[in-house]
Amino acid sequence: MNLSIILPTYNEYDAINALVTEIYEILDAQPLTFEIIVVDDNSPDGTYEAVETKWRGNPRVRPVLRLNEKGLASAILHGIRQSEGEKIIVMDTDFNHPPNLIPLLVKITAYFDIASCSRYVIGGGMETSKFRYFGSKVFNKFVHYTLKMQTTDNLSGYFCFKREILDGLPAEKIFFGYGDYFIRFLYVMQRLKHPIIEIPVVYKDRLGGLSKTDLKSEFFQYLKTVLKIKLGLWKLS
Ligand SMILES: Nc1nc2c(ncn2[C@@H]2O[C@H](COP(=O)(O)OP(=O)(O)OP(=O)(O)O)[C@@H](O)[C@H]2O)c(=O)[nH]1
Ligand SMILES: [Mg+2]
Repeated sequence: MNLSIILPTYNEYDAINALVTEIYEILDAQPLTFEIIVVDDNSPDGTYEAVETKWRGNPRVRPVLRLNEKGLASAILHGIRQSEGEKIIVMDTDFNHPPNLIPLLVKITAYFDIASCSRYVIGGGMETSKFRYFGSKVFNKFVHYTLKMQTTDNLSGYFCFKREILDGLPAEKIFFGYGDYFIRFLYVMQRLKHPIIEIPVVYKDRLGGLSKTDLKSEFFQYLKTVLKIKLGLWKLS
């Protein structure tokens, strides 16, 4: 299997089947084998059932239901562990992350271990919120100076990587919490000197549903993550 797309969902009934359909059509036109894995944390709005019903009998779309665990990062890891692709793409499921970048992400990871989408390289941006765009930009500068990260966007969570880069790593020490997992992921990969390229992304408006992000608590969680790494209170091994 060439590629696995991991789609973590919580209450994304409005968007998920439209997104899976769009991704499916994009990938079907590519010369590769793929699977789309939706990891749903038992959303009360029926996200899992919607995917299961629409794609039943199609082995390339695999809805996965988690009943006993909840959380973005652990859902992503759960999807990765269920997946078989040599390359893996992780993205949001509300259309914030435009699927038309997928072919480029796949192609460019022939040359780099990781292709990470960034709002802060030329051509990147956010159609959604100026406040969040600048707030996140300032925070990313802080991450850059504090942890000497070369990546400009450490919170996007839209990325493609070669499965083998996780081999032998205790992935559960990276993939926990919310968007902060992505800071840990990029930090580890930069320390391990994996070649990374950033691809410009423009976030689009979410399609329906409600945001799961609580800006204030996420800010403190992300700040804590950066400080813990800096002070050596978080280590991979
Ligand atoms: N499986 C799973 N997915 C989650 C969970 N929390 C959030 N997600 C998914 O993570 C992605 C990001 O969540 P969003 O609510 O869109 O966060 P955001 O993009 O910061 O906020 P918006 O600007 O409102 O889109 C979406 O695809 C969510 O469905 C969770 O607890 N479990
Ligand atoms: Mg979103």
